[in-house]
Amino acid sequence: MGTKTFNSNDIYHFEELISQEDRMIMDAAREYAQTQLEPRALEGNQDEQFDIGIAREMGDLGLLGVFIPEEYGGAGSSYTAYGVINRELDRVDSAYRSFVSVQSSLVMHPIHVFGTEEQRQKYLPRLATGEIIGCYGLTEPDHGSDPGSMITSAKKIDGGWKLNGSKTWITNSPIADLCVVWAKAYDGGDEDGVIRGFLIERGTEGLSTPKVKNKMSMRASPTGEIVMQDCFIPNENALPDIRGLKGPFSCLNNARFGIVWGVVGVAENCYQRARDYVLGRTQFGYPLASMQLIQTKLANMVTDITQMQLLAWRLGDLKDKDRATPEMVSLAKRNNAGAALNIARVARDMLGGNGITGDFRVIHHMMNMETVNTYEGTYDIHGLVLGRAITEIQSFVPRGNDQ
Ligand code: TGC
Ligand code: FAD
Repeated sequence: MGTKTFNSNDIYHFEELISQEDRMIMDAAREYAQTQLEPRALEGNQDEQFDIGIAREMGDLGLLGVFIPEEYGGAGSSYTAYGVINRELDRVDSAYRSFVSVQSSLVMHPIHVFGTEEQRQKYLPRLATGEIIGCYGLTEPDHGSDPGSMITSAKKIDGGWKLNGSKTWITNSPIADLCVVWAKAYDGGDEDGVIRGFLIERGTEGLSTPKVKNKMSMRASPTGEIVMQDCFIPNENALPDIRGLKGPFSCLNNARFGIVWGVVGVAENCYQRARDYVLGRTQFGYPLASMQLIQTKLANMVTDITQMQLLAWRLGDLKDKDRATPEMVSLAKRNNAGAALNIARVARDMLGGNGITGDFRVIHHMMNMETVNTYEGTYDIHGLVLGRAITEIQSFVPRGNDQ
């Protein structure tokens, strides 16, 4: 007979569903995030500073590219292991989870899956230790939700490709040693205009990566542009094995999966901070926690969090069995990011004026969630992906438009 307990941090005992091996990874990530990351997170956010030392520490701990095989410097672990790491990092600051998402899912993954053996050997072990930092350029100033309309071009020339164009909103670009860039390739043949991936190293002539200034969200995460003016990319730096939008989108499936797990940590942290606060604060002669309106807010939070936890676990289970579809990922990214944003906003409100300061951390999460609900496909775009799957009708363009 099992014991019957009510644990308001994990009401349905979802952590019991996680394998022993993945729970050990979770415990190590939690220990690191709480003891090493947490003390530095508030200042990093206030000062808009990304601590490169943290990237290296995460590399040393094996938190980068955890699902990449060991022969390339990864840990050969499950996708669920990647999920539990993200949950622990996001619990503290999504800016650092973003770093891990990009490095693991958007840089190491495409090199591993679409790259040559030489590219894998050259880059993956150093990306895994954090010795080099990667970034991923898909979004352009005029093409965000619709990356298929990108205009960045790669023209075939002797010995390689000449890249022109600009990407924006690129996590890590200002500090990146290596940019994975998606561009329309023109070689004068049958594949003219087909999207391909290229690896551009820092120092390439014509490459610049200016920072996006005045961000009010994900402040510790360096975000920038990738500007390419006649950048020469040798043949050996083109990803050989992928053509079309399914290349960049398949990387997004992994990163979006990581977000599904990560924001569980955000929601849990906001809820726990709000609960602790209302238990300790008295107004009108009574603890705030005794007020009906406050109690239902807490009840709504744990209800949403329980759904988020179970959704994340089940998606991880399906992904580890290679049964997760892009629509399943869209459903969970949309639900969990949207719910985490809502929980962070409610928690902020429950802390009153104190919720406005960074010291209580909920406004830090709230601002970060505005980004997470937008990047990797906005809340509404994932709704449209689901709508298309349900109805088999494409609705990305206005009705009546015959495009
Ligand atoms: P569509 O016709 O739907 O698809 C074109 C081709 O791609 C394939 N495909 C996928 N393949 C794998 N996984 C997926 N999730 C896929 N989705 C589509 C599809 O099968 C097709 O293949 P083929 O062989 O038939 O050519 O393309 P569309 O242009 O109609 O796309 C519509 C839409 C809205 C789904 C898509 O454009 C979209 O997802 N937009 C959102 C853009 C987005 O998510 N951008 C993210 C940028 S990166 C980022 O934000 C990183 S933040 C990092 C951090 O800091 O953590
Ligand atoms: P738009 O596409 O212009 O959308 C604006 C609004 O219109 C949204 O509400 C959207 O839902 C809505 N909309 C768009 N199309 C439709 C439609 N058909 N029907 C109904 N509504 C619609 N990108 C990268 O490539 N790499 C990165 O590393 C990266 N990091 C990022 C980091 C941060 C901090 C941020 C904020 C963004 C990052 N992005 C990155 C870009 C991100 O993926 C895009 O911002 C996102 O995909 C939305 O594109 P957009 O900003 O151009 O908005």
